[in-house]
Amino acid sequence: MILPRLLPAEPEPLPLDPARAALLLIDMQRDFLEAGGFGEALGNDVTRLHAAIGPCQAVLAAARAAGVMVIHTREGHRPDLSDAPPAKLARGAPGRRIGDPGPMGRILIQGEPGHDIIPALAPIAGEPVVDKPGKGAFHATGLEAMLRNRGIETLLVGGVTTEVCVHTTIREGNDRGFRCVALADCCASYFPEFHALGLAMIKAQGGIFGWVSDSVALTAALATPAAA
Ligand code: C5J
Repeated sequence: MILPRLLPAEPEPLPLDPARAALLLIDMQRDFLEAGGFGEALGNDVTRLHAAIGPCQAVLAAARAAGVMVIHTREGHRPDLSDAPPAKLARGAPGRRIGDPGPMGRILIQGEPGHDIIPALAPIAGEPVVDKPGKGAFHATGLEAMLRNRGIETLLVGGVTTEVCVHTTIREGNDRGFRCVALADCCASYFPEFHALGLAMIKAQGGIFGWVSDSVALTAALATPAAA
């Protein structure tokens, strides 16, 4: 009898079938992680997000080696701003808002250098990149169809920021019936207290939104053959 491999997680370990899992790296973009982008324009210290880069590299390598589906997302808008709600465009200081020029091109606009995923986590051929206009990766995108078409049941989620786009995506995924696992050290926030609380909220109440694990547990689980 083949026993499923287990991923150590809170509130409890969960079965992990690499063929039915996807690694979802949320918005690891220059606009959020580098100076001069959207994150800094909103008054944030972007260096607070850098701790997640190494762990994301580790899970990305492990997922690729294990044949786990890898999906990257990018938050951003069309150059004509037609997909950007006026309420979102009005946020931030005048002159440093979405669509305004910045050192990495127009802020949070598709095709601009700031919209790119950071080179350390660059997608490779065959890895879908989902462009999303909102915080959640399911909203106004083809993500759900991609996952259903591949029979994916479990989402292993890293990226930025923990309490905004990672959290929204996990909530959306949970409501759609996916097992959502936040990889704690692969996520980061401009606000360390929001990072901690965001993770706590996911695993509270018996895992109300999902599970919390980390890069060490996931890389070990993927390297371990399923128990016979
Ligand atoms: C934010 C995101 N924080 N990717 N976006 O505006 O979390």
